[in-house]
Amino acid sequence: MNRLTALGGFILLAVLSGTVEAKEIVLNYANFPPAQTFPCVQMERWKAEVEERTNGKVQINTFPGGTLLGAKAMFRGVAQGQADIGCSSMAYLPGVFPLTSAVGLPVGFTSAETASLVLWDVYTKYAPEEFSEVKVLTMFTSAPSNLMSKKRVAALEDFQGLEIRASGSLSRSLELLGATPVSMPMSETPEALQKGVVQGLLSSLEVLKDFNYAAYCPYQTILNLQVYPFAVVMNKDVWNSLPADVQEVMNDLGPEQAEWTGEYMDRHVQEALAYAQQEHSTQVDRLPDTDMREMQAKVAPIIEEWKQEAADAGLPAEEIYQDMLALKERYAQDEQ
Ligand code: 3IO
Repeated sequence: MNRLTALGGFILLAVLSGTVEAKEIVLNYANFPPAQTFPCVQMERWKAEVEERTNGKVQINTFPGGTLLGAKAMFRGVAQGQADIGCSSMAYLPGVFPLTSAVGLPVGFTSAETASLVLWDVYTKYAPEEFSEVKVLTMFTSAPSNLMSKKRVAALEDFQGLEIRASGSLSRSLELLGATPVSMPMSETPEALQKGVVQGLLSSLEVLKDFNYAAYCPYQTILNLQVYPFAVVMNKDVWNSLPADVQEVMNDLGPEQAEWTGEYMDRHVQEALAYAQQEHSTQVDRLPDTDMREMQAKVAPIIEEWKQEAADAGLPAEEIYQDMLALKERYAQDEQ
């Protein structure tokens, strides 16, 4: 009792004298996939950086696995204030991001790092209307998409009729290749694979390890198709309520976090491929060169479809597209 009283007195004194700093700002950060996946790994890194750089003034509470907001409700949920911060995969909301979806076109990105830097630059250059209701904290992309399948796909003709999970413009690619796309968020895919609703998926290969898809998809086919763009957004009223020094920390982290996440993703894809081969004896196929060229030609209409959609939204589609290609070349050279 005496010890408790003494402790209470100490805490009271410490608070009065300012030696125990209260967490002045507490923010809830929602994410849709499980904790071990890359959107959540980058979330924990961002949390740690913000907490450290603000000297403990800001506390970030993270909610992985759709416990606060699910994949499709994420963006509007944050805009409406159900979470302070949320991580969205843009492909889950077709038509909502007519400008930044340019980075999700089949233009042959070879790394998540390059694509993430390009996405951030395209976003900051055009500051598009599609994000006007929120504060964008960072953006990044997955690595180029490849096929993970229960059946072997070693030639373009093997796609015929195959039911494959994807989202957004990756689903369109599957359609143009003769497969049957089944669109759903990544967070619903484990069940679909287990139940046999789909026979594979099209995404970046680190999920072989992070969702253990290697156990269900013994075959991988390297296609280097589109990346999935992501946006981490904050509720605008919450952003406006933050002190300038905290805003500065978060603004500085925007491009840094894009690069960090891209690098992490590229490295982790390699680790996951090694894991899949060692633990599940998976097999990686490449299409013959002629099939790769034919594949490029088959998915090319997606670029024209995007230009039309962007123009319909009142955007300078050709200029955005050329800008994106120029940035892609510049960052890809930096990586050499
Ligand atoms: C993705 C989404 C959630 C967790 C891990 C992931 N790796 C790649 C993605 C990209 C994506 O949004 C998707 O649906 O394939």
